[in-house]
Amino acid sequence: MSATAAEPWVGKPLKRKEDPRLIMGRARYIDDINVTGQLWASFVRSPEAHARIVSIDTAEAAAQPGVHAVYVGNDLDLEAPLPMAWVPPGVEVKNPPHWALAKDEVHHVGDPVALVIGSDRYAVVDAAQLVSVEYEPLPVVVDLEKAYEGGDLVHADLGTNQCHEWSLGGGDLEAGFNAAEVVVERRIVNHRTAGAAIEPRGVLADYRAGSLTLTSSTQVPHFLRLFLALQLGISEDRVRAIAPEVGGGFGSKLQIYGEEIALAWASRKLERPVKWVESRTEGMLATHHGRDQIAYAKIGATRDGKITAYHTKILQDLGAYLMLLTPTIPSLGAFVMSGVYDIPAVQTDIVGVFTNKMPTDAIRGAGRPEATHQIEMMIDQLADELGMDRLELRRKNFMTPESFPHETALGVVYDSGDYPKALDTLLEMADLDAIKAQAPAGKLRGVGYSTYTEICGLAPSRVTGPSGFGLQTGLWESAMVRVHITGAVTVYTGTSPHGQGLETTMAQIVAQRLGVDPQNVEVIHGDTGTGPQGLGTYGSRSTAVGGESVARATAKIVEKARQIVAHQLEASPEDIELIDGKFAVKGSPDKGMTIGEISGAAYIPENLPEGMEPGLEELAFYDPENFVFPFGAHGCVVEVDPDTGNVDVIKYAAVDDCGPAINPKIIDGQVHGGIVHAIGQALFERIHYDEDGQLVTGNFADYALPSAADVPSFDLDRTETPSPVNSLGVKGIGEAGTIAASPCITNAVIDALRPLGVTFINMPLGPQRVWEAIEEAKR
Ligand code: MCN
Repeated sequence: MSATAAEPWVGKPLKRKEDPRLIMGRARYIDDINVTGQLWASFVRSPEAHARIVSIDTAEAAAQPGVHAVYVGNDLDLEAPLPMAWVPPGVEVKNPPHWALAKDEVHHVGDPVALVIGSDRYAVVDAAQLVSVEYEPLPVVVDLEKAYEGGDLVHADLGTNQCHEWSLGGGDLEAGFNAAEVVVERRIVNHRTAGAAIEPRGVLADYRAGSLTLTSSTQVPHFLRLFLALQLGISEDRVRAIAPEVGGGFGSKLQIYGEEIALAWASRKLERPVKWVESRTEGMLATHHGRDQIAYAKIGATRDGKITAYHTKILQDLGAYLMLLTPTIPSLGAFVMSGVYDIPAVQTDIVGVFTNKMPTDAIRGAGRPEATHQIEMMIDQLADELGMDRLELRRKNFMTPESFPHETALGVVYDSGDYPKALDTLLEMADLDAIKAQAPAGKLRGVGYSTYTEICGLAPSRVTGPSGFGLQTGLWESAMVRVHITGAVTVYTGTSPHGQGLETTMAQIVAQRLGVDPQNVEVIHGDTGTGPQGLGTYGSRSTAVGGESVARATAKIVEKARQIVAHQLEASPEDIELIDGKFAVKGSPDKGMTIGEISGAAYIPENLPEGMEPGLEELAFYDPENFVFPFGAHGCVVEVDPDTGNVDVIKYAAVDDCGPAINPKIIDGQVHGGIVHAIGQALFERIHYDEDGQLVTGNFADYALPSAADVPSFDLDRTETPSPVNSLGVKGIGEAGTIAASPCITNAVIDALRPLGVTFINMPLGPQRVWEAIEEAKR
């Protein structure tokens, strides 16, 4: 590192501290961790999408050499079905029991029905094939709109496929549409995708002497500890949950999975450690999916382009059960449904519908990509209808910078923003129209834009309230900062990073405040046995909530350090400040003490002011007053081959604003990853079930992920509009690219196809769909 300890570390594009470990094979993922006496597990999964379990014969499997036990659903005497932790406050949901192993009926292909445990990793997989299950097939419900209309039922006991229906709105919608001179309506599909993390899930459960240690590839070790305790009926202090190195999650590991509960139960029963690692196909079948919404959107405006009302009705495909956050997902989008626009009347009606598919839940962006996709497509469609430039329409309806904090028609207060500036910066950076104009012969080029905001920094407890599980957990974050006797610094965070680079950025926050090198600040996370309480990493919360709690714990250290230095130098604490890496009296920097010297003193009581406790270690909990609202402007150029329908993204430019950058290099990396994620959804990725509920895209040969060859190199810039919500001024960036990019690409494809008469198209924009749209327009 080139900077000296006196330089400000916050804002520096440092390389990630964790990367040498991660890229040189020194990291330990779940598959690397084994313990003495460990057994292996394999799950028997339903090949039927919907069926009654008539009988299960486990005898042959149990008789195989090395097999220790075979369990079925009724063997697992758990305290409760799997948790569904949150519902939007006041919303009634129908929550069919979802057990770690299905008991009487299976509701999707991949539903686990039995668990085989034995001494050899491969033998248990073979033995699982010998478990004989007799199924009585039941009608299968796959299509979301048909499921909503009624007919065959996913859960006959419920008497309906509809799980919940609720609305969120503000302003006078009727008056808004009456005042509109132009109204545009569209059916917008946001299809089903997978998290597709590089590292599949895995669990190692080790129950001994009345205590459980469960190591899992999870984003939420503290939630996992809590729910393991509740499910197994043991005290929370007897459970330790560890997230070791986690190779990506993208929301799909923000979950309490049946496999985690079943392994913990089996380990207790057998008094042996038990391990399971998911295969890729199991991952596609039984790691939660995301998106899968159909929106019927309606927008009204005056002829001169002032939007008067916006309404969406959303059908959410829940899949077969509710998992941790399933019914909550659309509400996150609903809060920002009007995007960056000042619309006087808005309403969304949300209907959750069961189908015989794997449940959906949070995948990067969770609700906000859907809402952004809807409003940004509707803006382009409205501009087309009005014959108005789409950027002019956007500018005409932007919330003005002076209006912040801005309360929307829904009553949501956006913290800070300058949307025209982000768009101006984008247009200065990239001349997309010029690139469009250079289309080679026989190809069509189109430009797309997306001006977005999102709601993140999940917290605050004030809004998220108590959970549907009856637990008053709140949604805050905590951190502990310890300055060792030698001056080395350890930070413990309750967040659980799994690729975001927080070991570096949190070290930067602390290093700047204590005058040390970030290399000397170790950040510990992901272990309920060593850290403070915490709530994990998701919802781009780790910096705005977790980072702020780190800053607050560090501020307490600084306060104590100043008192110690003042005592040593016989000065007043108010006169002590950090100058060139030393805490010193203002104007006399040479007499100061480094944090190492201060901590050396702090552990010897006779060095301390009267009555001060020894040590230099502080804890802070932080529950913000509000969410934070990052924003930005994205633009791209796509090239379409009208003969094949193939789409290439040839230029992508993005301006994002997540407040002051802690580490610009890491922010760029997050934006890159986020954009690629959305390019994946827009052009390649699609979880597809056939009409019998069989998963057609069960591995990476069928589920197409974008590769480096499929994406251009990105032009990135930032504006920095501080948030008033936290002292760092920071907002989230981990999901921003994904939230902004899918409408940007879709709008660009429509722009390219418009000369052929195609004015609207839904994702995924694979060659076949694009070609069909072109052919359709010719008729
Ligand atoms: N950051 C910064 N300055 C800011 C804001 C953020 O330097 N003003 C940095 C942070 O300190 C952190 C990174 O940017 O190093 C992302 O921070 P933040 O936006 O707080 O998001 P989280 O750390 O909470 O990460 C969660 C987010 C989500 S919700 C998903 S999904 C996601 C994502 O992050 N999954 C990821 N990024 C991922 N990146 C990887 N590699 N793997 C995943 O699974």
